Amino acid sequence: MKLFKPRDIVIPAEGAAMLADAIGRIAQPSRRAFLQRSLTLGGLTLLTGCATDDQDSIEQALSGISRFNDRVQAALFDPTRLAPTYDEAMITRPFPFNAYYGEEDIREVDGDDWRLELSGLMADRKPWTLAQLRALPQQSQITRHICVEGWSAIGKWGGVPFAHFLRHVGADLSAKYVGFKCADDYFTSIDMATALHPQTLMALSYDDQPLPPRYGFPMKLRMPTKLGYKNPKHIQAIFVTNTYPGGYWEDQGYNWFGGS
Ligand SMILES: Nc1nc2c(c(=O)[nH]1)N[C@H]1C(S)=C(S)[C@@H](COP(=O)(O)O)O[C@H]1N2
Ligand SMILES: [Mo]
Repeated sequence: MKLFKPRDIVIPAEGAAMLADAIGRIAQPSRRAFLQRSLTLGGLTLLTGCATDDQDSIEQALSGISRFNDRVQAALFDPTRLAPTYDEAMITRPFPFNAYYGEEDIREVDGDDWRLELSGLMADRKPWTLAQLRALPQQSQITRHICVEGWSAIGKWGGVPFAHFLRHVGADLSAKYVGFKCADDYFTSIDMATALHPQTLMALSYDDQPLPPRYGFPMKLRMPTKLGYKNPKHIQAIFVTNTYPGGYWEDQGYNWFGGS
C-alpha cells in the first residue's frame, strides 16, 4: 500500500532549507528528538521555538528530513518499474573507477579462498564459493550508474538475479533490510523491495569478463535503481535484518534510500 499519492508531495529545496533552519531554532532537546523521530507534514506545525544557533540540532533536523525522504522514496518505489537499458554501442569506455580510496589501493581478493558469508533472517546460511554462484542462472544488463560526485556512465554487468538468490537461501522476504559487508571495509544496506527488483544483480562479470578487481571482484551488487554508493563492490558478507544497518557514506549523511 502506498502511503502517499505522488501528486500530494511537494517538497521544494527552499522548503527543506527553511525547515532545517526552523528546527535548528528549537532549543528543547526533547522536542528536537521528537521531530527527528517523527518528521511528518503534520509535524511542521511544531516548528516554532526559542532562537539558538545549535549546529547539532540542524544536523539532527537534516537527518530527520533525510529519514523522511527515505520513507517517501520507499513509498514511491515501484518494484516492477524497470530502469532504462542501453545498446552495447553506448557503453562508456573506459568505465570510471571510484571508491573511498585511490586506484593504488584497489583490493585484490583471492577468488579461490573467497567465501560469501550469510547471516541473519534466512533458512540456509552456508557460505558460497564463487563456482557455486557461477552455477546459478545468470542475467545481463546494460544500464547507467550514477554517482553523486557528479558523473554517470553506462556499463554492462552480468550475474545472478538477487531475488533468485534470496529465495534460494530461504531469506525472510518480509524483512526490512539487506546489509552488505565488503572486503575493503565498505558497507551499505538496502530495502527489501529493491533487493527483489528484477534488475538487481549479484554481478560476477563486467563487459562479459569476470568482474575485474577495480569494479569489485569477485562480486558486487548492481542496482540501476540506486545511486553509485548503494552498489557495494567486493562483497564478503550478506545479512537480512529488521535492524537499520546504515552504511559507510549513509552514516556520514548521504541519504539512505539513495534512489536514482
Ligand atoms: N566496496 C566498495 N564498494 C563501493 C565503493 C567503495 O569505496 N567500496 N564506492 C561506491 C561508490 S561511491 C561508487 S560511485 C561505485 C563505483 O563503482 P565503479 O568503481 O565500478 O565505478 O562503487 C560504490 N561501491
Ligand atoms: Mo559514488
